[in-house]
Amino acid sequence: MSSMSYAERATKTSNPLVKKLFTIMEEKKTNLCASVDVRTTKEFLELIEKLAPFICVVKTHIDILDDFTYDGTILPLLELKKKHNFLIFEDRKFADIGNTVKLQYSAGVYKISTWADITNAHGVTGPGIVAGLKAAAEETTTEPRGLLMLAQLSSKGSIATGEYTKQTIDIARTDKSFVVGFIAQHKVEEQEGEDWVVMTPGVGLDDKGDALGQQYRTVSEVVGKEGCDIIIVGRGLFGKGRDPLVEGKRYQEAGWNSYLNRIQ
Ligand code: S5P
Repeated sequence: MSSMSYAERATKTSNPLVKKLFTIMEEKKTNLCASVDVRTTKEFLELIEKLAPFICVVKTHIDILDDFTYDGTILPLLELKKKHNFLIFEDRKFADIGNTVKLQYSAGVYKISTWADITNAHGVTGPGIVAGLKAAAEETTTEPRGLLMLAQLSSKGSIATGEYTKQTIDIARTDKSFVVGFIAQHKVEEQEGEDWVVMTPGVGLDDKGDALGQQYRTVSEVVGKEGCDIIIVGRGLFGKGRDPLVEGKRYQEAGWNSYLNRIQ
């Protein structure tokens, strides 16, 4: 589906969450997901407010915040979502048996299933992880929820390759209504009737990587050459004294232009 427009894919999908996502992307002309890995709620909300016009998705690591409270962090986040029209993706990377992830997703202090439209999981424990997360979503909310399976990783030496990637894709196929796509480094080969959303981290226009194994590729490589749908950018937007207003616009334009070139 990588040559089809987001608008066309929005009309074709029967999944309400995917429809919402592609519609936002088309309306705001963006395939940029901002990864806001900061440590205080103040920084978190201010950064999201600045980046909001340029993005379709905010990706959180909610457990990084030193001062998390549901009322102080999540309620204002949901206000920003309403005001600026984006989806929320909690990058929780679940990796346990079904019964445990069911609790981790819905309970504890974070209650992720009540506020995050999208979350993600590793395939390492098998298809029970999908069933457990889906059960939690069904029991805690009437809003559409979607799961991305981690098929590949951006970091140096990752062992999520080859047969592991293949088997993770097979796990996704066990529930095509709840699993909406993948975290991957390139477009996933699709079977008849499938249209997976591929979200891709490890994107940077100025750096090649960091000191801890992260590896960056350019926007045109990821969206144009590899056919990915959404670029996930973190420090490229706000790290090292960067101005999120400048970088947000820059990555939005780069992502959108690469997409337009791809679908021509
Ligand atoms: O393979 C991956 C998968 C993910 S979700 N590589 C990643 O870097 N991520 C996440 O994307 C990572 O946890 C971080 O939140 C973000 C990349 O941040 P950046 O600052 O390197 O752009």
